[in-house]
Amino acid sequence: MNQPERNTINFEDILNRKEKCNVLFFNYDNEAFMNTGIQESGGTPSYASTTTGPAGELIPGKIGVKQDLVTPFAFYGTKKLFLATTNPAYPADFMGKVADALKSNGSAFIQAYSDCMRGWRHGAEDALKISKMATDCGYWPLYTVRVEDGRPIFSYYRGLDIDKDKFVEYLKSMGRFRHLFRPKFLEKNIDEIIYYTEQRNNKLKDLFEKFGAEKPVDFYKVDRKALEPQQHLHPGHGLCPGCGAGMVLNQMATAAYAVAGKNIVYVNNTSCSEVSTSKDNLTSWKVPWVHHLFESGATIADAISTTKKILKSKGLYKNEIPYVIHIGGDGSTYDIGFQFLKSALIRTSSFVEMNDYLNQK
Ligand SMILES: Cc1ncc(C[n+]2csc(CCOP(=O)(O)OP(=O)(O)O)c2C)c(N)n1
Repeated sequence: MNQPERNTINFEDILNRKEKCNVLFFNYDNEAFMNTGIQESGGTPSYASTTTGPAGELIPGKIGVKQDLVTPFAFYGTKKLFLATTNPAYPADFMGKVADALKSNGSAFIQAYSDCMRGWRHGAEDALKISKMATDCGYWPLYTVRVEDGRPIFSYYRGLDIDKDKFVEYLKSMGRFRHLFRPKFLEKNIDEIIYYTEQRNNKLKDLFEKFGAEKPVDFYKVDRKALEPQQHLHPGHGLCPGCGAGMVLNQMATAAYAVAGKNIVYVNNTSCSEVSTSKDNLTSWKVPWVHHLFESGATIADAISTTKKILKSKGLYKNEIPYVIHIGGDGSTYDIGFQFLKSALIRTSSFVEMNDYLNQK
C-alpha cells in the first residue's frame, strides 16, 4: 500500500495568516465530572468506575460507551469549521492545532485528552506516560476535520490502529479499571471496551475514505524552543499535582499567546480549570477571563466575539477584535451545556462574511 502523503504545516506560516477565528471552543476531557467528586459523564469510557457508577459485584462500572463528540459536529451543516482532537503528550500537534484553529475563519472546536490522576486513580508521575499510551494504543486518535463551504475534509496524525497489548496495559495502569483485572479477570468486558473503540476507529477510517484530504496526514512543525513562555496564566493554581489539565492549559495558552499576544478573552465554564484558577478575589489569569455556567459559557463567548465585531463594523469599537477561547470540561460539554455549545459553535462558524468584511476594512 502507498504511504499516505504528509501535509506539513509550519507554525510560523500559521501565525502569518490573516484569518481570525470567531470563538475557539475548547473541551478538556478528563472523562468525568471531576471537581464535584468524579461523577460519570458522557465522556466516561465503558466500565470505568466513578462515584455514580461504582464498580461492584454486579455492575462493573459505566454501562454504555464513550460518546463520539467531535465527528458529529462536521455534519450539522456549517460554512467553516475547524475540529480536532489533541493530546498534551504530543505537544507539537497540540499547539499547532490550537494555532491553526485560532487562525481559521468561522469557528473551531478542540477536544483535548486530559489525564486526571485523582479520578483515574494512578500516581501523579504517570500522567504523561498514560497520556502518551492513550494515543499509541488507539484509544485517543489524533485527527482533524476542516469544514469548507459546508463539506468536511478529514485528516489525521496518529492513533487510528488498535494495539491490543498496549490497550490492556493502558487499562491496567489506572485504578478506575482495576476491577476488570482482579479479583476476577473480566476478559469479556475488557474485550468489549477494545471492540467499541475499534468500531469508533473503523468509522473514522470510513470517513477518511469518503471525506479524506488529498494529503491525509497533518504534520505540524513547531520550533518549541523559539516559542515564548505563555503570559496568560500565572504559575500559581490549585490543580492536583500531575494534573493533565495543567499540561493542557499550558500548551493551549502557549499557542494562543503566540497567536494573540494578550489580545484575548477566556470564558471558562464551571470546572476544575475554573475553580483551580480563581479563588475568591484572586485569579491566576493575567488576561480577561470570565467564569460562566455550564449552560451559558458558550453563549457568552459567542456574545463577546460577535458584539465586538458588530460594534467594529459600525465604527464604534476602535481596538483590534480580541481572540476568544471558551473552556469547558467534559461534563459541561457532553452533557449539561451541550445544546448551548452546539448552537454557539454552529452560529459562529457561519459568521464568515463579517470576518472578511472586517479584514478588508
Ligand atoms: C447545571 C449545573 N449542574 C451542576 C453544577 C455543579 N457543578 C459544578 S462543576 C461540576 C463538575 C464539572 O465537570 P466537568 O465539566 O467534567 O469539569 P471538571 O470538573 O472535570 O474539570 C458540577 C457538576 C453546575 N455548576 N451547574
